[in-house]
Amino acid sequence: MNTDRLPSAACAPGIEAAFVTPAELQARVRAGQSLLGEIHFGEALAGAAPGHPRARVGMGQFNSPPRIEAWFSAQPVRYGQRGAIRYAHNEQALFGCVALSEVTPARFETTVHDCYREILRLVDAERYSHLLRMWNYFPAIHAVFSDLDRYQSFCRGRFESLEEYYENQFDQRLPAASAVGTQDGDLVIYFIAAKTPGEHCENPRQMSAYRYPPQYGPRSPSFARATLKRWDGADDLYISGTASIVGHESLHADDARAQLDETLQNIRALIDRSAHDHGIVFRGLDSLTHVKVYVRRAEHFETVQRHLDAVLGAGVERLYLHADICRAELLMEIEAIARAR
Ligand code: 3EB
Repeated sequence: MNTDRLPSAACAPGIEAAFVTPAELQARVRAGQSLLGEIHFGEALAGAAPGHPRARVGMGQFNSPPRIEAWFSAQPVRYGQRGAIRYAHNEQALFGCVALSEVTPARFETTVHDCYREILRLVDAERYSHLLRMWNYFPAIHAVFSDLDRYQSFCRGRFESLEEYYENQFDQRLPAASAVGTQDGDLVIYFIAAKTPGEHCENPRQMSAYRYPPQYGPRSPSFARATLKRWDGADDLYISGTASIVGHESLHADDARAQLDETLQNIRALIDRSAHDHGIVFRGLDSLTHVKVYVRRAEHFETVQRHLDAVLGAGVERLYLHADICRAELLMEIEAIARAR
């Protein structure tokens, strides 16, 4: 493990991600970092449920050895639970996670709605009322039930909850997000919230997702393209899942390499716009610290990895996942974190 990159307690951002093996996770905890939560991809969870948030997302990963997405705090952490939601918090941030099994098709949208309502109530009650970043994972994303596919049902459930809560502040308060299809397992939602607000960022190459026209579903996807958070110690840009979409249309159906280039163009444009609008010095793709790459078809993994290795610095942490992207023609999606200090 590269210990140079462990933050010093004197200048500690609110919360930090790392894609680690179980041994690296333990080493960080021994080095004095507090674990906020851990998300496993593909592999079954071992041992009894721990006191901190932990979930398994049912998608395979291409990394070898497999990695855990772990969230750490340099400050002490307290743990809590509200209904099915487990959470951990420090002075600045709260990390929460919920996994729900056996969501029947007829109940899926209501489950999402209820789940979001509980998350919004929790973060308000704990006074971390600013949601910065949400991850949403569920199986059978393309399955159709009463005229909507599961992604569209998910979007409607999420929208109704967020609109109820945010009312006329809806556009400004939406967090960055990813919503991705798994091969199996639970509906898993995890999130980062903060005591003080983040800043909402949109992409000049893309229509805001919350304004997508109705052809994509009765309720548009409720997320910001990115959230900028000025932690004490660092400015982090949480970049939502980004795909080969320009305006609101998917481009380059059936061409994985072209989709990757378009996606990288979108990420560059988003970083540049956020830097410009918020007066922060991001250095394009060189400011990325973490990328999570969702690849629909295993046969595309090597091409995607080879090209990303050529454009990303060696220090960028990468997690490659085998997943269904919400629109059938999309072959990949990339989410990321960029940092300026
Ligand atoms: C897109 O740009 C691609 O519904 O939360 C990316 C990130 C996508 C988040 C979400 C969907 C979501 O519309 C899909």
